[in-house]
Amino acid sequence: MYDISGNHFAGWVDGFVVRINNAPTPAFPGANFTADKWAGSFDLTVNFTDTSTGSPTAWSWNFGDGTPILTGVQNPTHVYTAPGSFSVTLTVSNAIGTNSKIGGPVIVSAPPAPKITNCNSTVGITRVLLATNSTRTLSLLLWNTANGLSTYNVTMGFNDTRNTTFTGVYPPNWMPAPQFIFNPMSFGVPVYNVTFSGVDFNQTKSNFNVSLGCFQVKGTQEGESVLILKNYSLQDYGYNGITLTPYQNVTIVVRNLYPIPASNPNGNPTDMDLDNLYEDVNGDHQRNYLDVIWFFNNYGYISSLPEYWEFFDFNHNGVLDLGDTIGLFRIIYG
Ligand SMILES: [Ca+2]
Ligand SMILES: [Ca+2]
Ligand SMILES: [Ca+2]
Repeated sequence: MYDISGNHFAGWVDGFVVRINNAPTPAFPGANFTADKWAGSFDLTVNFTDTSTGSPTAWSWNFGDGTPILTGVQNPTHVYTAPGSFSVTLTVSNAIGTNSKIGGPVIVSAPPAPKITNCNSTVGITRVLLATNSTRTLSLLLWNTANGLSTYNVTMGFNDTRNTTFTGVYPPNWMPAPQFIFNPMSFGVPVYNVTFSGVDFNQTKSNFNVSLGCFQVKGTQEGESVLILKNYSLQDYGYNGITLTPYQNVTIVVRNLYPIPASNPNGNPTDMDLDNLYEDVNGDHQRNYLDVIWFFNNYGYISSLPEYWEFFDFNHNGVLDLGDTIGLFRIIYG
């Protein structure tokens, strides 16, 4: 028996331990990964990073959205093009074995479609019934800004300049006034376009139902006008543009309305809940049984003014009729 220097030594050697320190020990792979984001609106680009252990030599990605399994790419980028909740599966392998990890889900929402609502409401509307010379304050609302909203500039306008005008613009209630500017600054003369801009310095609005601003519209004479989104530019926090489509046009219907009866000193009936029905028939800015009685007692007068039907169609049958008395009762006391 000889040692490595060739010197003979006496005795028996029962075994060896061979330790090779500068090559990796083959190990069973442990699949794992991260993503740069787990939620957003489509088209959503997600960058995945492999963090697996065991030095895998092969990667297989199932992004969960029905697209083909991607193999051979360690750190892929995937674009989700439809809404949904998608589990992501990474399968890795090396000479020792194969392992999978299910991660996520990636939650993909629809783009931030805009809605027109009553100011400080989140219910989308497509039609506004206005009495001549009365006003309604509306809002342009994004229902989802999952990627954040940083800056924006929006122009709203009317397609017809005869029946409607803008009479004011107001910042959304989440935004400090200095971060909101609008044009024009005064509204004494008919205004058919308004432009307003805002910036969210504090990144507070990366969520749902974000108002971009409120604007007051006034009916100036009988007719209809369409409220149009004329121009816009919006950015999220990644400096990506936000698309405001599909935008639902809103029709502003202007009809004459006068006190009921004409001698009523309270003035016009009012629509206190802004649903285009004028439940406050006696004009005292309260909705109660007196309005039901008032409607019933003045039904002859009201029905002599056929253009009034839409203000008082409380039973939703498309005509003014005595059934609207019960309809009004049910609305107030429903
Ligand atoms: Ca109403
Ligand atoms: Ca009333
Ligand atoms: Ca009716």
